[in-house]
Amino acid sequence: MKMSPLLILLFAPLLISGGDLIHPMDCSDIHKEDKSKPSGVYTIYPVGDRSAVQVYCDMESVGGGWTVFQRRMDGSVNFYRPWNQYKFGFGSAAGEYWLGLKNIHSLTNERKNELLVDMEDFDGKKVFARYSSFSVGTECDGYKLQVSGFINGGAGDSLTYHSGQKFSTFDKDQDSSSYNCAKLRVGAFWYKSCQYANPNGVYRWGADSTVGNFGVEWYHWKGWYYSLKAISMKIRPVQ
Ligand SMILES: [Ca+2]
Repeated sequence: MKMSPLLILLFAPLLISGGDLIHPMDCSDIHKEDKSKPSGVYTIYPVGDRSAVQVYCDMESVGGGWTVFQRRMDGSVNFYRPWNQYKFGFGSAAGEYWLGLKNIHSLTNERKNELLVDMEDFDGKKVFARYSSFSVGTECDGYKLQVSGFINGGAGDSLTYHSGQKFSTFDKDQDSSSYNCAKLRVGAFWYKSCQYANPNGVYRWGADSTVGNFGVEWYHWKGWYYSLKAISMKIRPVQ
């Protein structure tokens, strides 16, 4: 059956708005559509209509609409993983995970983004670090980090040091050190020589003065001998 031109005209606006709803690029799209939606797991399409991936959306912090790309909370997922897994992502959106450099690049390449890093220690104290500009480059360029515009929420700035660095895993050393930082710090990150932040380090239970520098650390808050209870890194397009 052929549709009359009038019917097509009537349906056109529906099809367009429906398409936007079906394929949100990130959590901010979902939040914009319905501001009453709670924080939780949602499906987004960071690299086009066939790139469905589950993420945790933070719909509460400073206005909501944040797409979480990194989350530690209970040590249930091993983060000492090779390049390909950091490229494509691993873990579970309901718990601990890494969204994947490919996705993070796509999200921050399409739109100008800001970054929020939420942290918690084992006494329940919460702090944050916020950055007004955050992007990750192409794979050819080593998924290079660009971060600036620090806003202090009690955590101090342990990330600006890493701006301009390529991403490194134990099997792909792109850091500025003669050592392999990913191996040395048992994680994967935009290591320099080597780090002030190690969010993808080994999950440990708080302070240990005898051994440090490879836990889930944020130096300017807790130093090198305290592994955080929780940390999450999330982005949102700048209006
Ligand atoms: Ca090196």
